[in-house]
Amino acid sequence: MIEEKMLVLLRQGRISKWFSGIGQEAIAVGATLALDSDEYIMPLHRNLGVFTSRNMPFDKLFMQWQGRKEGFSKGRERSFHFGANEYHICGMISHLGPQLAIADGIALAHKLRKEDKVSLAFSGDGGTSEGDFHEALNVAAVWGLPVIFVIENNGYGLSTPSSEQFICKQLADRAPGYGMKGITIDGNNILEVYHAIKEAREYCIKEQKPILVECMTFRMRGHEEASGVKYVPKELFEMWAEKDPLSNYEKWLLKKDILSESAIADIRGKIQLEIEAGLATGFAAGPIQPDIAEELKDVYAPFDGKSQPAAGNKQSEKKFITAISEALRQSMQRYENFVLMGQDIAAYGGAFKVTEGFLEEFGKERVRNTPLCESAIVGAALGLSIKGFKSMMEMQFADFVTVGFNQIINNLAKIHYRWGQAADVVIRMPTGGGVGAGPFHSQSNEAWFAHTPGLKVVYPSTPEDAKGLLCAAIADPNPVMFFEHKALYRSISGMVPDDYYTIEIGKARVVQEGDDISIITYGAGVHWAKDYAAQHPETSIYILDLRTLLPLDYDAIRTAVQATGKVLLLHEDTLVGGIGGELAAWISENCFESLDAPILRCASLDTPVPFAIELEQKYLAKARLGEAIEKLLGY
Ligand SMILES: Cc1ncc(C[n+]2csc(CCOP(=O)(O)OP(=O)(O)O)c2C)c(N)n1
Repeated sequence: MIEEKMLVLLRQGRISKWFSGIGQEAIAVGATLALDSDEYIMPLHRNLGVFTSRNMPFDKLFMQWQGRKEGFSKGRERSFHFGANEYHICGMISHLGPQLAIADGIALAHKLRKEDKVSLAFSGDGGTSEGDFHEALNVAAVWGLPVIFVIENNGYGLSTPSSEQFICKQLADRAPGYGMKGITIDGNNILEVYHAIKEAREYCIKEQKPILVECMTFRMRGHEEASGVKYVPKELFEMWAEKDPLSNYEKWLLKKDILSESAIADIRGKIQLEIEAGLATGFAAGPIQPDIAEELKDVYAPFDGKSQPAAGNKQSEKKFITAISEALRQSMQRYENFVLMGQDIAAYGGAFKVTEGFLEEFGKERVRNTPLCESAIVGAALGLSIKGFKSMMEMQFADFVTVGFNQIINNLAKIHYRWGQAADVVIRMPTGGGVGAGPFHSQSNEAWFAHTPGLKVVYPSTPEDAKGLLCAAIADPNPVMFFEHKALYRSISGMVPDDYYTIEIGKARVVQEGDDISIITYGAGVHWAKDYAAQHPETSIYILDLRTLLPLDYDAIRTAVQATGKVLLLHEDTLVGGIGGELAAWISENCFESLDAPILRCASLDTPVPFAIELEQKYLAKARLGEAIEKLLGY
């Protein structure tokens, strides 16, 4: 009845888009009712039945679709792309497949807490072609996670029929390949769905394993209303109309004398009134009055990130890598709900040995080797966060983040703004070149993330900062991309407090004062600038270490510009689209009066990072630093 109403409103232009679940209702409703109400569901665009079966109030639901502030996403999300923790529903992103790994993380939380609970995620048949499907199922199987993966096989992915999507006979046939149980059921029979999911739930809890449930069904309307159904043979509609889940169930209830015609009329009448009342509230609410301050504020989860000093005064000389390791260890001691995940991080201690000894100290539940599947692990980290865990994922090399990119950019970064869920995740990114490691173990990719609202991007250059900033990143409930320059790991040492402490994210550090020029930089660039300054005592150089690239410390940048009026932006990243371009724009817009020279940038060549050390030396910005400084001094 809601769907019918929405289709009318759509035609009247009063809602903007509608994905219909007509013909598939038994799956969403049956599956939802088979779970406990505090078990999380990851629904998709055709799953109205999940939302109604969790008894979401109609007025708020309608206000969501009308883009009202009083909806579930303050007007920031459309149709079914929202979640609500009070109803234990995690909203989808448009990319479909990423929902599946979030279910892994939620199930992992249940497993770690030894709760008899499951999570349930939906996929369409088309969505099963995504890499995310494979990764999520594999992780769930390997880790023994109580997840119910439900495929709604309705024969089409938009206009693409199953024959062009996959060639296995049934999608459930894939389950044994992952080492999990798989079943195919009639998705149009609500009792079959309900009982199958109930049994699946008991199986997952008892066996501590996932299960794949393929529900055969059919989509009786277009992919979304505007796209029509021209490509679907008419006979299919006739055949599946016979199997309509609602009318058949109604007939069955009548036949069994469980329901009467008058009871049906009563129920319909009551729901009709609820729908009308909900819509009236929605229309009365009126359009949103945008408040830019509120929009910006909601990008991040609230957090008081002020620096917290170490309890004792004891300090000792530590390598950069030791400082990182100590931050992780002390945070593991501090937060019992903090979990580490990454390839080879357990017994092996990680590619760079940052977590050496952690397995013995904290156990394999909290120090988790992962299969080779960055996307699923980022998704699982988000699932853990939904259940109140903190997590750190180690990218073996920052370069490999590309295969986990979608989850970071579209899920972690946007989720708080979209529906108020924090993504309490730190992704450690061993980054940078200079060690002859070639194009895929050397990249500087921090700018990709600095461009994404909702992330924090931290990039320390000293052991003291590395420890304090990593502790702060772990304390922070927001997603933090934490860049660690590999060449600094063992080459740089410094005095570092022994006790736990944090350094506020978003605050730059003045490395040294100076009068002639200002170099604004971060990471390895700080050391290049310092080395140059040490070798050229005749030049007085102000050096600012940004430490955080998102959010930037504009006050410190302004002070650095004003100190000398001549600014060089230095970074190891390539020139075009590097953070230096953004800084140059901001400085010229906001500090023009303080400038005595054009803002110069010194960056690495606009090529991939080459392997041969002779080529790499010329590739790196450092090779052109002296030239750039002389040019700036010449103004
Ligand atoms: C990564 C990605 N690629 C393409 C799309 C566009 N798209 C949206 S839904 C859809 C079809 C999905 O088919 P299926 O998974 O079978 O679900 P159904 O719509 O049939 O319920 C496509 C191609 C998308 N949302 N995300």
